[in-house]
Amino acid sequence: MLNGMRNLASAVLAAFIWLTGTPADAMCRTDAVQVTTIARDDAVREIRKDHRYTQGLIVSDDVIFESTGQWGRSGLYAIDRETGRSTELAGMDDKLFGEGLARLGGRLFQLTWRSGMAFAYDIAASQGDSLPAPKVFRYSGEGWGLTNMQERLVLSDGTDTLRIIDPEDFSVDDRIEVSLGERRVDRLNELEMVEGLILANLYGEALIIAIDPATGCVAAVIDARPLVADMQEALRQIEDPVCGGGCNPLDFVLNGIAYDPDTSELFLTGKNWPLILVFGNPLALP
Ligand SMILES: [Ca+2]
Repeated sequence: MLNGMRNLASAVLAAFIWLTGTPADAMCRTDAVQVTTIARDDAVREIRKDHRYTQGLIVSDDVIFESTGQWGRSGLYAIDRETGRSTELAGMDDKLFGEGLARLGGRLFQLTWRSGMAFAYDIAASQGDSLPAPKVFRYSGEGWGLTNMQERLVLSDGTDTLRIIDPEDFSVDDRIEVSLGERRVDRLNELEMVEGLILANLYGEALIIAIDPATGCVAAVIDARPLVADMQEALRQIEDPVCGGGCNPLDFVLNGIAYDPDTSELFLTGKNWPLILVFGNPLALP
């Protein structure tokens, strides 16, 4: 069961946003913000997987797709949601750093961090484990997270503003400025559309916010600090060939949010985590 700790968590979150966010143009109500706290024990199951520098995660039918980052290690993977077995679908040039991932129709869109390039893979045209060469799109600024909202894409770039993207040419149709109370919320990172709300984790924080796309207001918060503490303890138990115990903590942050609307399950992972954790009914949405 998920534990509601509304009052305590609200105070902590309000303090966090107050200290870091810039003033918002419009006031968002905070009294109705629902806060849900999750720990590893709340997961209904765990999927063991190879650990990589996860940057984007989605679920589509029986497959989990993962975009990975880092120079020389970026790529696109398919993960069997029952066995956790990974298949590399596409690599990435060593000069590119993989970021967010979204599916729209028969295409997978993958961002890069600072290269202004997005790749669109036609997964319907895939043959076996290989994908045809992607179509390349260009955009300005950085690319962090990506998700789909109806027929368009939503892109984060580490700021407090989301861009609504036309998937046919990557032009910007609109922008969403995200606020909690009187403060903007920045460092918006990995995204996932869940029941009409845009979930976003805040880079470097064990927090996921749910954004009302119509207003930019935070409607709910998932406080994943207990989960991340549990996972950091678990990660100390495993030998880490990526950085041999000398890792920067930012190499292990919560990063990777996927949602299966058919089962109402939320899939969470982190950078270099060897697990995907599956949670039921994440927000107890009204
Ligand atoms: Ca996602």
